[in-house]
Amino acid sequence: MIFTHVNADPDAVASALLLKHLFNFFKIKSIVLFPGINRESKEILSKLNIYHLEKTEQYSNAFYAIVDTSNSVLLDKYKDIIIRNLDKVLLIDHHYPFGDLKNARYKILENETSTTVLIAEILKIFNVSLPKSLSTLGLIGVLFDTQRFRFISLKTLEAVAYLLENGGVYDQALNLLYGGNVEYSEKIARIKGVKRADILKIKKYIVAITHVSSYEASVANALLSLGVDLAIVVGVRKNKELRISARATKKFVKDTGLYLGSYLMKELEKYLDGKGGGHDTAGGFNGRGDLYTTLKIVEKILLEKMYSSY
Ligand SMILES: [Mn+2]
Repeated sequence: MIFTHVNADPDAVASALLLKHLFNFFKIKSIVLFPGINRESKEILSKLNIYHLEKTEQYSNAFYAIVDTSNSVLLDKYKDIIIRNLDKVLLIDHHYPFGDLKNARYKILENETSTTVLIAEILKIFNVSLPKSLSTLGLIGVLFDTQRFRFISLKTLEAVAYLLENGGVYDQALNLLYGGNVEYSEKIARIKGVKRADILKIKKYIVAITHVSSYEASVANALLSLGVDLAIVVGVRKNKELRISARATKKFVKDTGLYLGSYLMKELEKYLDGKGGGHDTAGGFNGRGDLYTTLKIVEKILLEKMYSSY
């Protein structure tokens, strides 16, 4: 049984389906279970004609593979079954620092640009060829998590080469991901997020803190494209589900030591109910809480770090 994190994004979906292909190659029967798949991913799969049948039956003698997360909280309803079976779990993830599932018996944990890159590397090692649609899906997974190659690594480029060799269509990948068809609601979220932003000038940096009720990551990216050095976007849903997305420039992180994944998100864990992680310049937090308290805590952590350590 292959699992991804909740609200599976294109990297999670591509990783799961590429891993299933690898298992097929070895004649290992597998099923993919997304604890919820996001709308964007769903649309991409349907446009690539990749039909994925969501099955929920459980097998008594299953082996589990988890891709694109190492935090049990992000497995939602599958959390307990995984925690009880860590000796039968293969974990493949790239979100540093790694979460509580890192004690799984089998693991491939690397601080890489995407999980798709890690799985493409395995496929390549075993000389597995991929169908065209899965290759294009793999390109989409890489494009999504690298923010269109804002982050690269040698392995990323090797994975892209492998996906292109197997017929992945780059234009189509770009088009499916950024085809200009930004949802109306996403545009409104970006505009609201910018309008509501508190803009702080801290030393020579511009920091924006804002809140929306959805599309936190998109809002954070929009703020960065406007020239903000650090954007922190808090999203609280009606049921107190809390999501925080942060984005920063490389220079900001390097100068201030405010690493988003390994510092900011981990600090948030001390004060808020939930789990956070990510990369140096892109981080996220999922949990529960209310807006006002969360904004206060974000500000406190930020100001303390900015005015103490450097
Ligand atoms: Mn990922």
